[in-house]
Amino acid sequence: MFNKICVIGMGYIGLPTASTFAIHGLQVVGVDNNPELLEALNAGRVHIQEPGLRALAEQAFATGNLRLSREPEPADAFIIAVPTPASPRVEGGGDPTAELGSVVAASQSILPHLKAGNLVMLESTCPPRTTLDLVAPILERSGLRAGVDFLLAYSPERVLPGRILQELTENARVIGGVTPASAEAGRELYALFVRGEIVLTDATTAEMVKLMENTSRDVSIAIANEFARLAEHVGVDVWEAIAMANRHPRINILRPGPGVGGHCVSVDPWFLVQADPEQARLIRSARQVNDDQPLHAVRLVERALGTLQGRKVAALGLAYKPDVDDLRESPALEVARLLAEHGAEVRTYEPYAPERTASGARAAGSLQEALTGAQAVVLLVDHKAFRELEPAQAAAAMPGRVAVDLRGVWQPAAWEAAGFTLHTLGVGIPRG
Ligand code: SAJ
Repeated sequence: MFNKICVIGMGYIGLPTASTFAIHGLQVVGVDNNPELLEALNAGRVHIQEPGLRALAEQAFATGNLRLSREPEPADAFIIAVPTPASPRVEGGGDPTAELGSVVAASQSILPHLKAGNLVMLESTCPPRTTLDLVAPILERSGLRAGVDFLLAYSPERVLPGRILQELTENARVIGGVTPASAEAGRELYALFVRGEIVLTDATTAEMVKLMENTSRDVSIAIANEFARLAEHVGVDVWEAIAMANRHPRINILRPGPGVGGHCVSVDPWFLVQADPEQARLIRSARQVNDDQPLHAVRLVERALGTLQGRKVAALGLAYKPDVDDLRESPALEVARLLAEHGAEVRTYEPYAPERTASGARAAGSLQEALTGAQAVVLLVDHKAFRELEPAQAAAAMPGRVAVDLRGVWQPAAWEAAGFTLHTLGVGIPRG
């Protein structure tokens, strides 16, 4: 029976999870070690752009069930939802590995409050065996045994940024316990609001499930990116070819693009590589294909312009995917940075964060400002406003007539009618 829980980490997962439990009647303490973040939330400012999240958090505070604190306190259950990034890549260094410092700190912060019968749930994405080999030993310093005196389980978050609130309640949820009773306790807790199926397993399987999902997506995008490069080489339109291949009942090829970003799909595969570097050959190779894609995109722009030296380029979008405000690990940022590094004068415009730009580039405050004076316009992120960009608007603002579409969404006929030469990633020139 759960009356009071502590959710540690008030980020993309912790805040919606804490708010949802609060509106379902639990007493929730939202814990974060960042005082500015807590101050902002207490003042009603939600730092994450996510449809419906502000209203949900407001509703949760209004019930009086949700309050914030820098430290956990005694509770029936503790949920850990802290970031687990990959280590930054260093020239000549090895593969990235998981940085688990926040999971360690969160586990340690629970230690003084842990009591017999409590449930501890880890939600952060972690390498296999983290629950058993890292979290359990820390919590057992309390003198209580995991799975015997207190319950311990791993349950991955699987929500899609942009649809977090729906997916939090509707998606199936996997809960892996260090013992079956731990998984059962997890089911009892999440059944308060999860309408999707709740599937129980062991902790390490649940950790693997999460990593396999995002790795599978990364590998699928890598093959799409490789098809795009092959299509450019052999003189085929990859978008048409993919549409035709996808009419096969068992084929679903994803979309090529300038690379893979975000804090999940471009990161999590490394946690599997880390688990067994010898075996994870395809996974590492796919990561490399996707990480090379920004440079490939830059070469495309260079070919379209003849040279990048001194060329004025309007770079549209910096987010890691369309219609979100999140710039973490964004390939668009990398493309813009590389364009500048190769000598172009780059003006970026990101509608969700107009003040942000890439290293070496300048930020434009509006789409019009980015286009004005440009010799080429490059679509990096297919935000709605850019998908709907009228070529005539670009033509009126730009002296140049080169357009480069890295997302496969602009219509060649419309751009050509406005006098542009449109170069699309994955579209080769047909050979006679
Ligand atoms: N991308 C492509 N081509 C595609 C699809 C995506 O290039 O056809 C790119 C996007 O532009 C983006 C990156 O891949 O840069 C990742 O975007 P995404 O929409 O695939 O995934 P995320 O990172 O927003 O969310 C993923 C989801 N995982 C899966 O779909 C398997 C989500 O369910 C997870 O909860 C989330 O990771 C997470 O937090 O782990």
